[in-house]
Amino acid sequence: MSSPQHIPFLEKQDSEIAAAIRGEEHRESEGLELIPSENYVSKAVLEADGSVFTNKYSEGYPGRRYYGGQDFTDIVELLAVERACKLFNCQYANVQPLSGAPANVAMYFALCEPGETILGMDLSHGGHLTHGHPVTHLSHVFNFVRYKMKDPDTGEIDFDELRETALREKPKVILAGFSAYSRNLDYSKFVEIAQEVGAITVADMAHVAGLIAGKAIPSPFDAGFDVITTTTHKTLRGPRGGMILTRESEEIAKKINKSVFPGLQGGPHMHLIAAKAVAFGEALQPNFRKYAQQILKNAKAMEAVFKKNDIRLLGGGTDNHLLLADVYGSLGVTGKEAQTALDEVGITLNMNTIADDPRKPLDPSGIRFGTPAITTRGFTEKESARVAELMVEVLRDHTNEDLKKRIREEIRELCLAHPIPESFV
Ligand code: DSN
Repeated sequence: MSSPQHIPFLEKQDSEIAAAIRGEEHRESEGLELIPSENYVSKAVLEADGSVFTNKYSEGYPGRRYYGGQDFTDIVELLAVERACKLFNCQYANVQPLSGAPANVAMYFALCEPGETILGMDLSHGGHLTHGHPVTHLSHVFNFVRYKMKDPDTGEIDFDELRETALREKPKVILAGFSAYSRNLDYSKFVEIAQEVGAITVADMAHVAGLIAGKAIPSPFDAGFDVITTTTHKTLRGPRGGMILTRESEEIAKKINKSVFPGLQGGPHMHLIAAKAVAFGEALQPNFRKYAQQILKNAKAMEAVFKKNDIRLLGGGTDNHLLLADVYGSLGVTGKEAQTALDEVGITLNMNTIADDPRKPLDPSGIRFGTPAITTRGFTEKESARVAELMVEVLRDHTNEDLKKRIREEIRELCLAHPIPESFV
């Protein structure tokens, strides 16, 4: 197991929280993390995250702050911005968003007036709550219209419908991005349609930022996208946080800066910005490209096992780090039953609705899983395929306690043979 975090003061002062941290370390060490939005950060990222920068207020931007004592905050924020721009090949980066949702809120308010229209992917077809789902506050402020997949079994986006909607609704922003979609997006088609209707193109690459940084999949910027929002955790393997990148328009970048602060947020979380800078430094290393490529290979290895077992995969398979399986349609086990049974054997993933799901979100038809965290552990195609085989065994016989006991043991052995690394450089 990777060495436990050094927390002597916490252990002395607050045994309950210290014990919970030890419990989580043990859970992460002896179980497999297949939630596609999770990963393990390096000890260096963790140290920056847990540093004295948590004490500091720094409203404003480097060189233009509203509080004194900014000698060192400016150093970390400037480094984070410089590294982000290098990593994603763009002119401007705002590294202050606290996470992906506030990054999207700040982006909408930077680019649109209340009541204006945003065209984004439907949640049930892979989009995200912050892309305008009716349960969000945002949906009362802006007019969100949606596009979908043409065919959930190929994952192909219905670009004819998207174009018709764009021509009719005249959106200010066309948004490409997702949290449960397994295919590459054809970014150039979004740009073509946006140019036709005069819309700004924004990609929410929260899930695939690490794959883009590692050049394993295409970047929306290469196709001419104007703006990218993202989280800095997930495949990018940094701390919890968000970021907004602007390819080249100074006018847009200025609007985004104003929208993040003072428009939406107060003091940025400088400990997280320091940790982001460290993570971007890691992602700039040549070995990060190998990591990103291996994430894809491992996902393909899992895809092959599910296909061999005739389990329906939404999108027909995967081009990225995640898979979405219709376990209810294929095996008669609900998403919730699957999640619970797999939890019992030490495999963590999440139940998920599938496109046009006949079931409800709290017990849907699907499960969503992916390979960023197991790839960080050093899994290759061989181990990934084995995990998929074990998952299928559990899914086919999810109430068999003896089977689950045996598989729990095999998962523990796999984990112990592949400890979570402490460093990536
Ligand atoms: N919660 C994240 C995910 O799991 O995809 C997105 O917000």
